[in-house]
Amino acid sequence: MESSLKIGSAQLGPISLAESRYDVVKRLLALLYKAHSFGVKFIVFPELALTTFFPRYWMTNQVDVDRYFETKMPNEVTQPLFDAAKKLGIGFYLGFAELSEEDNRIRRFNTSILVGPDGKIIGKYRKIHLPGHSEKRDDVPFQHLEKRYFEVGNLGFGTWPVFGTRVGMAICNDRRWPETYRVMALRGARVVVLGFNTPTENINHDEPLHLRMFHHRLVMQAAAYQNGMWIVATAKAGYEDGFHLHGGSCIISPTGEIVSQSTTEDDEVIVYDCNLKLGDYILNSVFNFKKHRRIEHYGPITSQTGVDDLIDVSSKL
Ligand code: CDT
Repeated sequence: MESSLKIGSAQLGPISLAESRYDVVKRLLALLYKAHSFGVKFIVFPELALTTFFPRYWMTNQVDVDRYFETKMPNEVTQPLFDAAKKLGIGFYLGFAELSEEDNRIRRFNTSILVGPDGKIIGKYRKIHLPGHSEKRDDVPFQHLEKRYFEVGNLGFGTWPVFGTRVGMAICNDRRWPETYRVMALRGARVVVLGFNTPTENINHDEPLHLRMFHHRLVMQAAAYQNGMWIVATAKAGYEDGFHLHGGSCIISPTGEIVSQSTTEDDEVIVYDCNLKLGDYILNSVFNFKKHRRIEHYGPITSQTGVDDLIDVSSKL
């Protein structure tokens, strides 16, 4: 089994409302070719990588919303990406808005796919932790309507054997939740890849701007170490029609260290040759799950969501 894998994070600068899918795919192809010239075997594109981050806009006409969705993948516009992947022998992760017909109804998901070096789709993930709100908010400078435009993902946290390792996928807000990584780690993931669109301003809280980037890194660095895994996170960054996304693409080793990070808010490829065995000592020692996990005490994690369900232990003291 190969013990190293050169992974690339292909950050995108802003995509304006006016930019066509065709032009975006040209940018993705340029990044793919650049990654190939660096010897990359697996490239990670952002969340909703084919369009602007449309959940910031309030739309009442479903036809307007559906313009941002793909009904087929690959399709005529994205096929060149799959062809290039096959030609160059590079696999990729790509995020996009997915419209599908399932259970006799139209369903919409915030989706990512894992494509192998043969240009074929190996796996699909549908975002589980959808942030934001579903109704129009008049108290904020922009909307975050993921809960309106998407359903909660129904595929769970899958992992797939590829590139001589096992890969799991997440999308943006999922990265803030420890459950995301632990479930995938228990399913054997040694590399977790994710794309994100994170507005610089937090519309829910008046918090100092520096905390946005700090929390973004904090959650992933902790998760990488606690699960002995590589994490590759790719941003869409910069000003999209006046709305700023904070960027900060990075590659994090199983030790929790950031080993490569973006330096711009534009289209940019960062690369790292990942030692796939580096996490072994962590998973064989402090985080040897089989030896040390105490599942008899973890019940609340899967049986309740909020603390309001909590039994008042203090009354028993
Ligand atoms: N795209 C996405 O999931 N963004 C969220 C913003 C949360 S603020 C409503 C994130 O966690 O970065």
